[in-house]
Amino acid sequence: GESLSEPSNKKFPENFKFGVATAAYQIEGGWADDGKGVSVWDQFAHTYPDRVANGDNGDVACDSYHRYLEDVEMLANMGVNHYRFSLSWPRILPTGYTNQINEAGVTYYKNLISALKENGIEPFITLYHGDLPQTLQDIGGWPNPLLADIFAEFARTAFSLFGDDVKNWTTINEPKQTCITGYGLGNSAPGAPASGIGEYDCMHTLLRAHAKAYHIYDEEFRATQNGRVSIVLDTAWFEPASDSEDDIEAAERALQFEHGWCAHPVYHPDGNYPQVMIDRIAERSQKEGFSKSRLPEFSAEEVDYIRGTFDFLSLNTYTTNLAKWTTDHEIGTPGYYADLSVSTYQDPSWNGSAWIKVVPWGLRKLLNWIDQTYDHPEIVITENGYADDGRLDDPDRINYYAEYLTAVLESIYEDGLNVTAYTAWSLMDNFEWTSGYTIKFGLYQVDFENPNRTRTIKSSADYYKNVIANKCLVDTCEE
Ligand code: PNW
Repeated sequence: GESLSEPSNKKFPENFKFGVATAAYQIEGGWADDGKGVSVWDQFAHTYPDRVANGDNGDVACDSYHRYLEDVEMLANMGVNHYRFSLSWPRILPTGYTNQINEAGVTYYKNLISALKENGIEPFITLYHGDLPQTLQDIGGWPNPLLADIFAEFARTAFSLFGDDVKNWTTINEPKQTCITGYGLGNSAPGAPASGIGEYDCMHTLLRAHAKAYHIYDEEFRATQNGRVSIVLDTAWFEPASDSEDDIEAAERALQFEHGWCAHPVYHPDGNYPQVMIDRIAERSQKEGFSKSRLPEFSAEEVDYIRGTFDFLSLNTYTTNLAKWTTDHEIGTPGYYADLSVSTYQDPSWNGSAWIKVVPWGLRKLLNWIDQTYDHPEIVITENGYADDGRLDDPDRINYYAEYLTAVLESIYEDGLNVTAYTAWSLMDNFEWTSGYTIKFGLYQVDFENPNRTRTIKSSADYYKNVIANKCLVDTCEE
C-alpha cells in the first residue's frame, strides 16, 4: 500500500463545526408504528428480500424511534456540535400529502430536537433521504414532475413545524444515488428501472423540488427563522489514470456527470446542466432514434429559478476513483454510464475496505475542484466515513478520519478554502441499504441480535471525541 502522511498538528478554526450523520430509514425502525405511512424502502425490502443482503430490512434497524434518547447521550458524550438526521416523510405525512399530519410522528421529531438542544447540539435536518412515501411512487415517483410540488408542500410543513428550533436544513440527500439506483438501474428502492431515461427525469424533478423548497424558505421562513438551506450532493474524486490529454478529459467528464449533473444547475453561476452532458446525451439520443434528447431541458425561467438556491455547498464524499479515457460505448441500451463512457477503477495498491479506499489527497483535490468550479462557495462536509465489520477496536477507521481530516486542514490552511464543518458518517452501525447489516460505518456499535439494540462505544468514537474537544488531531497542536 501507499505510505500515509502524518496527521496535521494544526488547530481547526475556532468556528469550525464537527458533527455526525444518520438517516431515518437506516436507524429509526418503528416502520408501521403510530400511524406512519409506508415508504418505498419498506415496500422494496418487504417485496424483494432477495435484493437486500441476508433479506434484511429497516423494520427495526437501530430502533431509534424508541431509543433516540440513547442516541442523544452518545452524541453528547462525543461533544458534537451538530447532529445531521433525516425526517421520514411518511412518518409525518402518511399519505405523502399534507391532507393528513401524523401527530405521533411530529412529536417524535419535536422530542428529538428538544433533547438535542438541551444538550447544546444543533439539529441539522435532511428533509428527504431515500424514503419516499409509497403513495407517491404509485403515481410514478420522482420521474413524475408533479412530485416537485408535492415535495414543496412537505418542505413547507417541516419548516413551519420545526423551523423555530432548526437552523440547518438540506432538502435532498444524494439525488444522483436516488436517481441512478432507483430509476436508472433500478437495483435499489423503488426498483423502477428505466435506464437512460428514468434517472434523468428523476433528477429533473428533484432539482425543481429542491429549488421550490429553497424559495419557500426564502419567502416565508427566512426572515423569522434565520436558518440556512442547501442540497446534499455526493461524489468521489476522479483522478486521471495518466497525464495523457485523453485521461484528463475523461476525469473532468466524470466529475461533470457525477457531480456537475446536480451541482451545475444549483451552484454554478450559469446554472443548467453541464454542457458536456447536454451535448453528449443529445447526440447519443439522436443516434438511438429518439426524437429529442433523453436529458430533459430546463426553460430559461427554470434555469434562473434553480441556480443560486443554496446558502452553503453540502458535500458527501468517501473515496477516489481513477478515470481512463475509453472509446464511446456503442449505441445500444441507453444508460447513464454509456452516456458518460469513461472507464473508472481504483488502484489495487490503495488501502481500504469495500469501495472505500483511503485516498485523502483525493478529498483535497475534490475540495479545490469544487472551490474553483463553483466560485468559492462555503463548503460543509455532510458525510465522510469508513466501513468495516463492526469491531469495537477499529484503528482503520481512526486512521481514515485522521487522514481525511488532515486533508481538510490542508485545504483550509494551505489552499485557503472555506470549509466550515465536517460530519462523520455515521453515529452508529445501521441499515446500509442493499448491503443490509453487512457493512458497518458506526462510531458506535449496535447489537442487531439484541432486542434492546444495545449500543457500545468504539475506539473511533473516543478518537473523534478527542478531536472535537481539542479541535486538533494530535496531542500537541499548533495554534
Ligand atoms: C451515502 N457510492 O450513500 C448515503 O447518504 C448514506 O445513506 C450511506 O449509508 C453512506 O453513503 C454509505 O454508503 C452512498 O457507491 C452510497 O459511491 C454509495 C455511494 C456513495 C454514497
